[in-house]
Amino acid sequence: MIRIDGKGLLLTGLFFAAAGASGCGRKEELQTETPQAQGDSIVVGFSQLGSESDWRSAYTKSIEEAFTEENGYTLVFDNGRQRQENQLKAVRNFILQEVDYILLSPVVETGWDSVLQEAKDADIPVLVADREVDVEDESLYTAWVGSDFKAEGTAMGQWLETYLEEQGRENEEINIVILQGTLGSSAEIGRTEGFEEIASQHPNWNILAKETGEFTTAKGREVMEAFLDRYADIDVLVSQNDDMTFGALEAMDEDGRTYGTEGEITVLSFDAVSAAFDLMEEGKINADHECNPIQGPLLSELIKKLEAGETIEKAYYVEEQIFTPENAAANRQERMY
Ligand code: GYE
Repeated sequence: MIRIDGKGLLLTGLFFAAAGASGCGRKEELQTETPQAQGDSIVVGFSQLGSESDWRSAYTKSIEEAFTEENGYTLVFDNGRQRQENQLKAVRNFILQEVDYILLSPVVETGWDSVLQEAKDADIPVLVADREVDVEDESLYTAWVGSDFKAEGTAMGQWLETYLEEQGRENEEINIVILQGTLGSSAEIGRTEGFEEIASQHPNWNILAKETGEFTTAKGREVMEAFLDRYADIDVLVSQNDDMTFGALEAMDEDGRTYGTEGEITVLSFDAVSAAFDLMEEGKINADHECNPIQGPLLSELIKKLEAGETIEKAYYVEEQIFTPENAAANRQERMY
């Protein structure tokens, strides 16, 4: 078992594997030509879902750095630009090209059964990367590597519980707004479910609104502006990724609302990318749940195992933690994203 930590180090024994568990803007063009494999290199088709966030850029970079020619690969990259139909087309192209493996980072969970069946019929193993697929037959993919999104949501709910207790506010009415990610994506589904599970244990927590900001800064700003217009009294913002948080903070600045450790609105975010560490150090984000994008080395290691005829687990969870203004400075050292 292996884990990759926030510094991109491969630590044997620490990446959680669970058998049978379910669940920057780079090369933009769809590659339709058969890749020229170098010698006997392993050809991997990677259908990335888009380039919406800092996290996604770090993820793409991690894949590109792991699947190099020196490491024995020819990588065929396709950017799905947030559209499942683009990803379906890309996977079908990979099948036509007879690649050796397919890496799929699916934009949403459902709608993959047919195309994965086609890959299976063509004997091309598919590794699902980052978000999950929701398919009837789990034998349609070989393994999945990513984060436990529901656990992330639950942990942030528990963090808020403790924080309010520490402030002696556990019995106050707490008004919460949620900026959700892409609806139907594993990251959105898990983070929403996990947080709401904890919220439902607190009758004094009112979820005033939840709406998608599509994991982008522009949309996060827009939706937060609407929340601020609608609600005079917001105690907590739960933003399901840092990019939306960046937009939401701009909206709060414009509206003259205060936030963070010294302000009226407590800000909870997800990903913990570099720019979010800056904001934590300034006290502008109260807590940020790490989401570890350095998954390329593990995916490569899994493919090497499959090449060697070894069996691998069905699911690999990345280990993650929560950062706060108190521990941000110490923890950002040597992080790669
Ligand atoms: O949190 C967000 C990105 O699927 C974990 O997608 C990923 C999420 C990540 O756009 O920033």
